[in-house]
Amino acid sequence: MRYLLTGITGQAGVEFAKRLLPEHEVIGMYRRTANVSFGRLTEAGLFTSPNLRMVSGDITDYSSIDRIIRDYRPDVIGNLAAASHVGDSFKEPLANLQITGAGCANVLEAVRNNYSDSYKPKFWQMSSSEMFGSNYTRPVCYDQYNSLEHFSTDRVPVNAEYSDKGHYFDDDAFQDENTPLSANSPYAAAKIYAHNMTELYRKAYGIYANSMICFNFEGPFRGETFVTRKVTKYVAELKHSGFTIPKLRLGNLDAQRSWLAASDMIEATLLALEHPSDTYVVSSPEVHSIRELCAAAFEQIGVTDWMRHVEIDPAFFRPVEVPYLRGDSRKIAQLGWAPKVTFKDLVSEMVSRDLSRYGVK
Ligand code: F7E
Repeated sequence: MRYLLTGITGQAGVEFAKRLLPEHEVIGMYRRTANVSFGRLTEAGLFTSPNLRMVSGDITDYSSIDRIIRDYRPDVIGNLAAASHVGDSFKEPLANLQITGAGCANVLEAVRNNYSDSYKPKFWQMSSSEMFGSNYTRPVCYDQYNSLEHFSTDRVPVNAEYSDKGHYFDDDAFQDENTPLSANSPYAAAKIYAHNMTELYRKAYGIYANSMICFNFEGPFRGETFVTRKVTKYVAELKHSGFTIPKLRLGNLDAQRSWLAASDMIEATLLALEHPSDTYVVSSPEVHSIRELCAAAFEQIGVTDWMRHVEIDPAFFRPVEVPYLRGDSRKIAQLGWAPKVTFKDLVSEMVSRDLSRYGVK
């Protein structure tokens, strides 16, 4: 099989390449710039793989995608390209729209224009749990589990449901394929457009186009400005320095996420490709706050009073927050998918890799 992956240099790109390259050919699309970095692919030992072919192209340029599809006729096309930092999207909303939103439409349009009786590639869009914004779903009352209702934290004063478990919400609040979308960032607005276009091309043109609504997926190749990696890298650096570096500056510690291992997200995506085209939520069943993330990461270097090393910096707060994300992946689970990596093991793997990057045993 030949896969075309846009966004090959990002975290998702390298993780998919790692999984696919031993058996398949991967055409990796990257944007040619003065300082393009293949650091992740090199660190993962993939850059020299005979099955990897790097081709330059720009997700905002329809003609380059059309050319690559014509030249290489991939069997499967994964759109991983995005300007994925939610906080940064507030600073460059229109660039985000072009890359994250229109970029997907460019790929879909190139797929449509090349589609024929003899060429029917499968497409998938990396959609995002950010698309839910403040929305969630929960059973209306406990003895009526068939009766679900949609809620938004916009209508609930923050902390109104802050339970003694340290969570904003009751444990039965979730997002699934039927939870209404509502953008809380320019990035989310662009992702909603891309998701809608994916479903539209499936409906209107019969194109095989999956939308994988992935919750935060993490691993050792996560970018250093995302909160998981920011914390695990700091923890390694702290140990390496002999506990002498300045405090770690973080924003909202109360946000909650269903952090998932990138490897589990990949298995869900590949499994979905074996079934009729559809939309799926892909999430860990666990939900944890940034506080719990810090506790788990610092614990690995023997620090329990981690707050001593952390300083709250308002610069990392967002104009609007997505307070609670916990996906219900029952739909993809019915196809046989189940996440294998726990939150604890995920954090542990990320800290271990960062410790080894700093040469700490
Ligand atoms: O933030 C809070 C922050 O930037 C997680 C992207 O892959 O997943 C990711 O989006 C939470 C937020 O990821 C800091 O306010 C506190 O509530 O790691 P993050 P994200 O925004 O959830 C989704 C599914 C995507 O699609 C995105 O592309 O952590 N937080 N303090 C912080 N976040 C950051 N980055 N830095 C802090 O210092």
